[in-house]
Formats: sequence, C-alpha cells, structure tokens
Amino acid sequence: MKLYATPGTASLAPHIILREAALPFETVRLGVKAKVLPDGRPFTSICPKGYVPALELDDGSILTEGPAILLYLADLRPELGLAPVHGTMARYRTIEWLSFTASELHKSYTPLFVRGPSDDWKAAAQASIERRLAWIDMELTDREYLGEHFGVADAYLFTVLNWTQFTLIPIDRWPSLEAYLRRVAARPAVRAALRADGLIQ
Ligand SMILES: N[C@@H](CCC(=O)N[C@@H](CS)C(=O)NCC(=O)O)C(=O)O
Repeated sequence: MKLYATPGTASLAPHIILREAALPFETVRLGVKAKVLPDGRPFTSICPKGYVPALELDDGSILTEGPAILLYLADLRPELGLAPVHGTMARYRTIEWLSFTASELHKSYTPLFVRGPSDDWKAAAQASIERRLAWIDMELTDREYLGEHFGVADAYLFTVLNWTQFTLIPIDRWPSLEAYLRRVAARPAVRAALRADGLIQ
C-alpha cells in the first residue's frame, strides 16, 4: 500500500494506524501547496480530489476520506482491535467519534490556517473549536482513550487536536484533554509517525 501524505496534516492519522498495525506501506510525501508526484505528474492525475490522505491499495485503486481509510486499515488487522467488531455498539461509537472529528472539528481549523477568511470568521471558528474542546475534555475525564483501548478514532482526534499548538487556543485550559494528548503522543507508533513526518526529533 502507498499512503499519499503531507506532513502535519490529516494524513498523520492513517500513518499512525499503519504503524500501530505494523502493516507494510510506503509513503509518498506531497507538499502543502504544490501536490506533485515524485515522477512530476500532478497528484490530481491519480486522485482527482487533490487532498490527503489517500491510500493506494495493492490493486492500484485509491481510497480517500480519512475515516474510510482508517476503518479499512483497522479491518486488515482485526485481532488488534484498532476498530471494534462490525455490528457492535462500540463500532457505532467509533463511527460517531470519526464523524464528529471530521465534521465538527477538522474543518473548523481550516479558517485558522489559510489566508482569506476575515477576522470575524476566524473568531467564530475558534469559538466553535473551543466549545468542542470543552466537551471533549469532559468526555475524557474518566477514560484513557475514546474506546476501551487505543483505536482509529484516537488516531484521528489526536491528529486534529495536535494542530491546536499552531493556534492561539490555550490547550492547558482543558486538563483531561491535555493529558490525553500526552498519552497518545507517548505511544511508540505515534512517536515513530511524528518523527517520520518531521514533527518531532
Ligand atoms: N474530507 C477529507 C478532507 C481531507 C483534508 O482536509 N485534507 C487536507 C489536509 S488536512 C488537504 O489535503 N488539503 C489540500 C487541498 O484541499 O487541496 C478527509 O476527511 O480525508
């Protein structure tokens, strides 16, 4: 498999799961702005959506959308429990978290990182993120991970929460959230992914 990835972006989540599951993969690194393949073709020639993460499967087909990629990878190694078994309530809870992270959190960060949005828009995005962080902090009060143990929803939530350090949002306002970030960041596979992406030394 090939993971098309841009360091520091949402592609960190499947990168973490590939390493947690010890699956064989190679990474194709793309720039933040110019997404050009190593052979010079535009990334859109193989992935018309033009964004990461994208996973090239062994049959050459491309799977996109972070939550779909994460569940696909977890299901390749079901014995590891990175996603709960099909048909269980725990599986739906995982999908609930993935969906929340994608639609309520991930995209709220975008106005904080790109040029163009007005100050009002940025302030509204930040206020929305802060409301979500306060709720997540409450949810994490008495648990280590989102499910019974570390899984795909944690990889995605960690990836997005990790962007908070590049904003003016003071994460130490939410102690359970801060502790959760430290806990996930300490996992060997997460450290390896962060290191490979140049995000830590
Ligand atoms: N809906 C996509 C969104 C992925 C996404 O927002 N990717 C960003 C990086 S965090 C990206 O590659 N943006 C570049 C672009 O849209 O051109 C998913 O859930 O995977």
